Amino acid sequence: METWVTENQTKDMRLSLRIKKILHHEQTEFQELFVVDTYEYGHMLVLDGAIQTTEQDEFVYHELISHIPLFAHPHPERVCIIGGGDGGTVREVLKHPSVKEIVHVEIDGAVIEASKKWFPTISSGLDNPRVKTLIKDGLVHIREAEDEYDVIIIDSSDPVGPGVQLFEVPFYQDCRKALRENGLLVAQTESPWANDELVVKTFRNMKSVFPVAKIYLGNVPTYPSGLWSFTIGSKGPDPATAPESVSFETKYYTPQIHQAAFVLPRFVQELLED
Ligand code: SPD
Repeated sequence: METWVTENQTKDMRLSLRIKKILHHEQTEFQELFVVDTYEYGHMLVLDGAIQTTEQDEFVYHELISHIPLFAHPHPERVCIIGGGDGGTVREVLKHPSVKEIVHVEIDGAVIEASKKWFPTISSGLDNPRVKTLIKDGLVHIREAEDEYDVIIIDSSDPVGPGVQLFEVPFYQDCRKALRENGLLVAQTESPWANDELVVKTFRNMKSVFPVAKIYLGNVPTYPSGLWSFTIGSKGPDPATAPESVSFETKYYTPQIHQAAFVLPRFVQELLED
């Protein structure tokens, strides 16, 4: 008998993956957590029914959310990651030798524990001495911070429940306050196909708070529609500025991808015009 895991990506669209087995299941303090072994994409983390990461395609999302803001900043030393309990973003940020400290703020410690056990290649940096992990609400952490970070990365799950606040103006204002001069904030902001209203709303929110705001795109096959957006706000540097070369290993990111990711299809440009 075949077993399939299905995500309802929109009310009228689903993605199903055939699985070998369920590896882990728990109701954490915050959400229902599954780790399953899929035929097509390897181990896969699912939170409250939404696919968060898979072993096969995780590198696209984690490289794009990390290397674009870090290379756009002239000299990033202090980085804050909100969410991202699987550790993929931590792993990528650690590749930047200028980064002295990563403050990793994850509300649900159970995600970190499950990732250490079932996603060793993704979570490999979580115990690095340059990483300080706080099991805490990211909204609270950023509200309390002032002039502390060069880059803030919002590696959140979807905008449902309390997570909605991570996409709104008061939080972005707190992020601006928490950033140092030349600081940049990047957030995962869903799909222009499956959640166009959110993409537009988040871009406008970011634009109302930061002097520079831009959207960039990448291809993540297991996320709704496969076309994924990131919104970046900057206190000064142009986020589309790419380095001449990269001194560490990547699987998706290149300086050319950095520039190309900001080139938007016309339908996305039109979404952002009012
Ligand atoms: N619809 C899924 C969006 C998930 C974005 N965050 C993923 C976390 C991976 N570190």
